[in-house]
This record gives sequence, structure tokens and C-alpha cells, in this order.
Amino acid sequence: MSHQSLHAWVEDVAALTRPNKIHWCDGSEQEYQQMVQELLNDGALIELNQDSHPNCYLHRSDPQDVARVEHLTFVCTNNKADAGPNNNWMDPKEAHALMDDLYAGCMEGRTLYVVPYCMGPVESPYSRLGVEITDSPYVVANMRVMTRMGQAARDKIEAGAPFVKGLHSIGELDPERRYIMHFPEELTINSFGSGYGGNALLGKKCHALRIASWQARQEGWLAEHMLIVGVESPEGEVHYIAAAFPSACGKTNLAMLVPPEEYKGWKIWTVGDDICWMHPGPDGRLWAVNPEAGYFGVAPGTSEKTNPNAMAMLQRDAIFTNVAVTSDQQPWWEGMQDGTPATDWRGRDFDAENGKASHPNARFTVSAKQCPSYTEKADEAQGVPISAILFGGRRAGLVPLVMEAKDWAHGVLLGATMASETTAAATGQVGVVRRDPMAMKPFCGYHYGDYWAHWLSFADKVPNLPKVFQVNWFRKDGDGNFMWPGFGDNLRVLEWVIQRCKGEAEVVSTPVGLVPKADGVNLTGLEMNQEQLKSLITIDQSGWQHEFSEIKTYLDGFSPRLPASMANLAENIEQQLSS
Ligand code: GTP
Ligand code: SPV
Ligand code: MN
Repeated sequence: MSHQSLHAWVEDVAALTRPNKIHWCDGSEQEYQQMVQELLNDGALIELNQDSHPNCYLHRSDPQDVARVEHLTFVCTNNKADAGPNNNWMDPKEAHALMDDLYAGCMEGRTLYVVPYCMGPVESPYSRLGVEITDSPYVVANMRVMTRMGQAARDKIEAGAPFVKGLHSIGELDPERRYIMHFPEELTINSFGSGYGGNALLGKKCHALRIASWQARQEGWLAEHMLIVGVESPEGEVHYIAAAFPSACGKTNLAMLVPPEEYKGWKIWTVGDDICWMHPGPDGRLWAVNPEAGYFGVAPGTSEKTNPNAMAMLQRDAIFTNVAVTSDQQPWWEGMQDGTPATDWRGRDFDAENGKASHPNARFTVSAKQCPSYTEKADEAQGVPISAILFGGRRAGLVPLVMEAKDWAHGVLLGATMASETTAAATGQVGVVRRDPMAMKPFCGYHYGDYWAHWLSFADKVPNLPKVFQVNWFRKDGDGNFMWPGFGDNLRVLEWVIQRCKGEAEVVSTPVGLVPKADGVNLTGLEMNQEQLKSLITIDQSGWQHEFSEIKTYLDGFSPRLPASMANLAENIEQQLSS
């Protein structure tokens, strides 16, 4: 791909979509301010209280365009089987014809923005380039915060570096004419009819996960839906942990947690909150970079108590989407300790009878550098070495607070068989338990059987692999209350995880994994006692037997590409559970 092909592509797209104007984004502050001004003028952005929240704005999306749309998201591979049962598939020719029809003349009266971006630190060998063409200035403003957008990326592309081509139009925001299409073999993304989050900010889920996971398999690395956090002990030793939790299941919160009071001298360093690209390093460890430069985080539930670092980074230079506002134009959402909503996320006078003030998937967009726990490691070319990988989700029962895999292959099985309650991050029913392997169900750009085989292949390639754990912050008691305090107190679990990585702390071996001893997790300062912790880490044999019978049926759905060793391991664990 070259300079020529970027310009030729932009010309082709312009001929198809017929915009009034073409704007090549340079990513400058001046350009951003100009974009904001235009958005303010036409009402797409609303100024928030500039005294309390300088440079903060509110966007109200179309009420029918508030989350990712998994049923309208497709992976268009030449061979249907390559997309796997985990993806919607359409023939590439058919998909292109459908999209070209939608794109014909769709930018009439609008500006076409060319958004060159780099996923990952610009000078990193692990980084990847892309160009998003969009007719949404809101998308451009968000892409500037979320990616390294502008001239530096364009220069590299014009010098001949390969790039992913993403074409996006909001169309008429008609849910009946909305598609998110991926052509991994062409390194191309086509998105139409939505202006929201992962549907529209194409660098994020479309490029950095669906397309990148495809490339990662071919090239021997991993593109994952994981946060990256550094945990520094009082002795100054830092361990980096990557964790895959499904959407709205706690990645942003874990990535920037504030240690509990008892953890004097401990520090948390945030490298990433959503996406992690991992490569085998020269020292035989896995090294991770965060391809993103900003956070598109869940607002509801974020408070001084749960996530003070997020509250601090949201005081300035942030875009809020679908939050409520107070009478003095400050952003507001459910869970916030101060303020009262005057206007709901749709701009109506707030009426508690009428439901929530903010949308459950209301979000903030903010530069990573504004987070008090930001570390310059997030901009280092080689990334950070990963000591442990966590898989987690929302499970009201069964899954213990923490459990360690017996080896890499078992860790892959833990990831492949995880399940979680659905959340408002995607359209559809909320609170239904579904399998979400590696938190990648909506994002894996190819057949899960091939994906697990790829994960398993690291055992032969990487001598010092991270240890793998499964965690669950969301166990509930009979009254429906969370049994574990979560948030900052999750550091207590991370401490145990790090001890295990260092070969310390004892475990109890069970058929499904290694759990801590009852006094293994530090509870100092918590109201919880060892008896309560025990109920969080005890393995319910018959419950797990039932789980494994479901797991086996689920895994069978991926044959013939399901790795035989994985099926055997599941079988073996089930036998241990029944003996
Ligand atoms: P995406 O951006 O959609 O990928 O979500 P995420 O995984 O980053 O989730 P996030 O950290 O934004 O958390 C989602 C919701 O879960 C928020 O309302 C949080 O307040 C809540 N949450 C996060 N961590 C915990 C926890 O440890 N315990 C409990 N009970 N809730 C949590
Ligand atoms: C998620 O849903 O996992 C997100 C938000 O991080 S979105 O960008 O909409 O995908
Ligand atoms: Mn996410």
C-alpha cells in the first residue's frame, strides 16, 4: 500500500459518497477546537459547565444508537468457515454490494474527513496504521482522543507503510440500515448507520481487535480485549497484569484502581483499559502494548468512592456521551455521590418515574495522559512484560473470587469457557449469562477453534509465559448483594496473584483449578472474615459438574476446528469432578 493508493482510495470513496468537501485531519489542537466549534454550532455537542469542567462537552446520540450492535456486525471472509460459528458471516462480494448501495451519495451536503491514525506508540514495531474516512465530526473528535491521530500517521502511510482502510458514514442513523462489516483478507472495514462507540470509532474494536486478531494469528502475536495494569509493591517491584473481562465488567476500574488504605506504599500504573497487543519478546516473556491513546469508559457507577482516578481525569478536556446534566450543566450519572440530575440523557426534564437519568451505556472519552495513574510506559515502543493474565466476568454464582490455572493449556481452557452476564455495552437483553471466551465473543475476527489453537501454540514458542488466573468480583449472596467489595479492594487479589507468580503462597488444588488457602487473601481492614472469604473460594463440586456438561456441549459447537487437546482436557476435568 502506498501514498498513491491512499489518495486513490480517498478519491474512489469521494466519487461514491459525493461529499461537499474533503478535510484531511492533521490531529492538531487547533483543528480539534475548530471541530468542537462546528459541533457546538450545529448542536451535536453541548457545552458543559466550563468553570467546573473546562473543555468538557456533552453529546446526545440518537436514542436508537446507544451501543454496539452485535447482530449487525459481520466478518466477511472468502471461506465462510474461517469466520467461525462465533461470527455473523456474509460473502465479501455480497457485503461490498450491499455497502456500496448504502454509501452511494450518502455524504451529499456533508464533509468527508480523512482520519489517519496509529494504533500503538508511533515508533513501536508493534504499532499498526489505519485511515478512517467518516462523515461524523463527533467521530473525528473522539478518534483524536482515542488514537494517535494525524500527520505522523499520515506521513508513515504516504511513505509506503501498510494501513487498514475504514469507511464510515452515519447514514441516516436508521437501525434498519446499519451494518458493521469486516473484510480481514482485504484489511478493510465498512460501517454504516451508527455514530456510536465501537460501531463508529473504527480504530477500536473493528481494527484493534477484529482485524488485528486475524493478523495476529498469521504473524504470531495476540490482539486481546484486555486492560494492562502495573502493580508496584512498597519495595518498588512492578508486575504488569493483563486482564480480559467482557464489556462493562470492570476493565477500566481495575486498570486505575486506588489501593485500599491498608496498602501503604503500593502504587498502580495504568497502561491500558480495553485493548492489549501481546508479542513474544526477546527475553522469552510476552510484552504488551496498549494500541489506544485514550479511554472510552462507562460512566454509570463511576464515583469518588469506586474510581477516584477516573473522576479526577474527567474534570477537564473530556467528551461525555449520553450522560445526564445537573441544573448548572455539570455531567451526572447514576452512582455519582454529589449533584442531582435536572436533564436526562435524552435532554428531557429528568423524571425519576421515567427511568434512569443517564443511559446505562453512557460513556466518557478522555486522553489516557489525564489519568493520575498514567505511566510513560504506555508510550514505550517495546511495551511492558506481562507476569499474569486474568480472565473474569460477571457470575452471580459458581466461579470463585480467584483461581489459578494449572498450566498454560488449562489457562486457555479457563479463558475459552468463561461466561458472563450481558451488559448495556451491546444492544439486546441485559443480565443473561452467555459464554464469552477470552471476553472476545463480539471481537474475535475468526473461528474460535483456530483462535484457541493459536493461543495454545504459545506454549511451544514462549518459554516464560504469564501465569493464568480466573477471577470473579461479582458473586452475589441470597439477597442479591455483591459478596466481594471489589474496586480498590481487588488489589488484595492482585497481591495474591503476584505472590503466585513469584512462587509464593500456598494453594488448594481442585479439579477446576488452584484456589487460595482461607488465609491466603489479605483481608486486613475489611469487614469480611475468613469464613466469608471461604464461601467465595470454595469449589461447588456438583455445580461445576453441571457447568462442565454445558461447557462440553458448547465446545463441541466448534468442531472440527476445536483443538483435540482442549476437548480432552475438558473431558478429563469432568471425570475428576464426577469421581
Ligand atoms: P468496557 O469499556 O465496556 O469494555 O467496560 P469495562 O470492562 O472497562 O468495565 P468498567 O470498568 O467500565 O466497569 C463497568 C461497570 O462495572 C461500572 O458500572 C463499574 O462501576 C462496575 N464495576 C467495575 N469494577 C467493579 C467491581 O470490582 N465490583 C463491582 N461490584 N462493580 C464493578
Ligand atoms: C466495549 O463495549 O467493550 C467497549 C465500548 O469498550 S465500545 O467502544 O462501544 O466497543
Ligand atoms: Mn471494551
